[in-house]
Amino acid sequence: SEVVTVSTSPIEGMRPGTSGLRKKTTVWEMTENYSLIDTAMESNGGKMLDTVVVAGDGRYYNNDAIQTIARVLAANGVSNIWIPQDGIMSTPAVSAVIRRRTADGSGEDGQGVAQGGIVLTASHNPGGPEEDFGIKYNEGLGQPAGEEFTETLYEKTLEIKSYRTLNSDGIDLSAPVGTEYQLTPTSKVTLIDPFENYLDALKSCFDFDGLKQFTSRPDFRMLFDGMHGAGSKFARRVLVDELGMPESALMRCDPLPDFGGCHPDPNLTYASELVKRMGLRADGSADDSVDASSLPVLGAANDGDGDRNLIAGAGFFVTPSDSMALICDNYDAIPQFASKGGLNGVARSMPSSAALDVVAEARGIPCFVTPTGWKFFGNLMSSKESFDGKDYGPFLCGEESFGTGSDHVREKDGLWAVLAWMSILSKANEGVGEGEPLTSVREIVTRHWAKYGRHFYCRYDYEGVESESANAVMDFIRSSFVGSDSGTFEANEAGIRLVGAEEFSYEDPVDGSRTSKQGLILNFELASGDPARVVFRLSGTGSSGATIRMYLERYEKDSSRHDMSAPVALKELADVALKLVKMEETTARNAPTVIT
Ligand code: VG1
Ligand code: CO
Repeated sequence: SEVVTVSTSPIEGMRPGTSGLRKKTTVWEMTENYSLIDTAMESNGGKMLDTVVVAGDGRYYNNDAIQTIARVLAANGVSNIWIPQDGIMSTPAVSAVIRRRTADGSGEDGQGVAQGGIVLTASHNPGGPEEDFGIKYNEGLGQPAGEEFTETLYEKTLEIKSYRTLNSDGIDLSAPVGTEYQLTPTSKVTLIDPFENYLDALKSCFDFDGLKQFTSRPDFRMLFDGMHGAGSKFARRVLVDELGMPESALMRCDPLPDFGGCHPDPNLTYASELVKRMGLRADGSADDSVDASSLPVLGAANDGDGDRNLIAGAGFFVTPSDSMALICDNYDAIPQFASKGGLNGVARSMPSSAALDVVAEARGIPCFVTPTGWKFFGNLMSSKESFDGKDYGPFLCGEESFGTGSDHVREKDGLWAVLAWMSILSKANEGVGEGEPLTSVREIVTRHWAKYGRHFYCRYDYEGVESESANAVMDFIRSSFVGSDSGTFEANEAGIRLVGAEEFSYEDPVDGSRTSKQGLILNFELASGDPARVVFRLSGTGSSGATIRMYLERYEKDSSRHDMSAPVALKELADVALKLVKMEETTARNAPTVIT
């Protein structure tokens, strides 16, 4: 095959958002955008990358895109292109390959030789010819590309005039692992085992033998919803092949190009069947008509690219913010942390609840609050300096948007969260004999609340709002409330009073870079004197229109009032905030699209 130069022209609107670049599939099919490899080379000190991983979440257009990218990488002189057999890998698994894979296969964390990874995914967005496709880029430590990288990339898309590719036939991705395709005299594709490095990463975190023993108890049952995403096949490998669970523990665990028509976002709305089978209602409360003893002990779901997680117990939903706080408080149940004497640091995104902060403070662990998006955690995890010279690991981080993870990779990791919860359950049930009732997820979480107080939390999403009205809402909040004196506002009838507002900006403690306009925060005081907060942000992952996210949170110390469903406990606060910001007047929406 020969290298050819094809002329092209700049493309508008290709600025990556919170996590990669997402567009309607038809946009990708019609346009050619090859600025990525130039940007990667620039960020690699002007040297072409030697080894790059390319994989996708299996959505429609996955294999076509892999073929195109392989040709472009080879034509630009990348020597080794690693593609998983069948082309499908979850986002955390790609991160594990970058961090661990050596030229001859497996390796320890930190030994990986790939300098970059391209993940073809629009993550939790639906897939198919009429839906979304996207690209995420990960750098040499396995972390999502930072803002400097994505801005450079964006500028290049506005200047591009030509790109290099090969005029060659496609390659067969279903060939055996280890198959090599010599695309040019100096560039070859190798089909790699998708599981090996990721499995090594998980095994470095958890006690697989112990978990196998616990989950084989006759009174343990679990249900995992793969939502037909990339995480599915990893879940089968781990839960069934490694831990010996029955096939019946899995649902929707075969990757499909359109995710079986579902919206592969593991929340109470889109994982509705799992939610029902866990004895829950769509608002996260228990369906009292179901006998809890007949339900699985643990329920979980992952998103399209396997980096998100939903965790539930029998008739009990764990909010992602609580999940993080509980993993932090129970770190001794997780060998990865316990073996190193605990956590050196934790971090959460700003809109996530402060449940984590409370535990971190009680346990003397430094806690960072970052803007939304995993790229901000990467720096913290990779720096010894940010923790007074201590090694960066062990580190725990997460987001309210069903993302949880640690320093075993540099992405959020859906399956890691599932195994973390399994470990917590296993530890809580040490010494509980067969025939005795198992300590449940519900008991573990309610005990936690009794000790630390509960942060009621939920999120309203207004999807598909016109960009102009969405911006108007944000501008109005900024100009009306931010910086105002707390004495200006009066309490409403229920005694809820706005006490201040601010716009979140962040200075990275490691490299000093600043990021501004990361969310508008309205701080309230309730009649009880307890604090409450409402945050507004515009989504950076949509492919058309705008999504307004409203994050609601209130703290309740009194355990006699913990037994309420979150949307109910937050309804009054939501109404107050919506009225203040004139949501309905500005957007003509009288209800959110989704409440999670
Ligand atoms: C959303 C979430 C954010 C998450 C991002 C990527 O971003 O809010 O917390 O990191 O998706 O998740 P936004 O800008 O739409 O609010 V994934 O699983 O789509 O990579
Ligand atoms: Co995702």
